[in-house]
Amino acid sequence: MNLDGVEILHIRMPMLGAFRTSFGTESVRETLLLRAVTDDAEGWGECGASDAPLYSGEYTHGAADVLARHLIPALAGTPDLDAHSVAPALSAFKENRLAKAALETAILDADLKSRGVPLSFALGAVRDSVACGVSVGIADSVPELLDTVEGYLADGYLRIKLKIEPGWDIEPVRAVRERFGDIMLQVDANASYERSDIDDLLALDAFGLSLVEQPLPADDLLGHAMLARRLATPICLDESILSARAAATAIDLGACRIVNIKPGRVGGYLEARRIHDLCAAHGIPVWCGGMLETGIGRAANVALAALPNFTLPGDTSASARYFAEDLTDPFVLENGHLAVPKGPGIGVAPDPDRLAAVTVSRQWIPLR
Ligand code: OSB
Ligand code: MG
Repeated sequence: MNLDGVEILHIRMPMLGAFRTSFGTESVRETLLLRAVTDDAEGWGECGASDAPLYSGEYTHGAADVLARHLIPALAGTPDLDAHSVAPALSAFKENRLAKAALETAILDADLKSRGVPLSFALGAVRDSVACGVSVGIADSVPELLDTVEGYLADGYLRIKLKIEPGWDIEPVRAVRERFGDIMLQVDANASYERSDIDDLLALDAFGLSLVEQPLPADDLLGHAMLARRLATPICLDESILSARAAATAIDLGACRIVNIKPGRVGGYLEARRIHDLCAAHGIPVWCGGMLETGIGRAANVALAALPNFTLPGDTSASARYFAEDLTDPFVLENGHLAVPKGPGIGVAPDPDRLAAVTVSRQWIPLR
């Protein structure tokens, strides 16, 4: 495959509601789309970065810079470039996984589109629709939270994930459990607790949660293992799992019983599949996380979530949970599920008019 170049598109998409977590509030999705142009196809990848480095060290302008200066140019000399040669070609560059994932995905999409192969098939999917949950941000009050959750349950979401932080945990969790009964309920702390907060975390055991996601800092695998010995609720890791190697370490240490797989966080769909396979071999269920993606990133996440060991509902919510208008045809929830795209590659492409309306700037990086 010959890569002519890659276009970096900086987009700003207003969100339907502000999404508040322990690390910040997002009301405009500001990120990058990459368009890889090869001799016989065009491929798209979405970057998981946001405008500020609050989830990880990456942020939108930084990702654009490393892509333009280092990552995209590094592909220039790669002989017989295909999706599998991208990560090796970029391996000298440390970190920057969200940026690397976007680039690998754009090339993977172009590669698969040129061969007429759907991403779901290439990855080994076994389902044509995936079970969906929804991630609910920190609210201003418990009554407001209950209204939001009620709306999502009416939409048909199969499980609810509540964002928590110290001071917003027991009360909202108890209120949701009491009001909605036996729903599938889990929480995500985004690394906002310390080991010394153990009593607050142990108190969550009273509510029959499916899992507690990333209670402690990303680099505290040992702390998670120590907590796991006392917490009855399964620990699921998100921020800590940056690679298959990190997943193997976490599993060996007993730091988690469940893994959230976000392709961006681990550097792409190929590493995501390796983590899926590793977890399957250890009897560790996985689910697909999200980074407030547009239809571009969502399409690829839904394909991944159709693999066999994705046995828990993902944060793969419908377009309408995020945006008034998506960049692609909207993903619509049907009986709590999203359909896996059937077309070649990621199966979608941005609508040109909608894309133009949200594009702030574009930069073409030529390779030939
Ligand atoms: O921790 O899972 C997370 C969004 C941005 C960054 C981190 C996280 C999230 C979500 C939302 O929880 C998931 C989604 O709906 O895309
Ligand atoms: Mg999370």
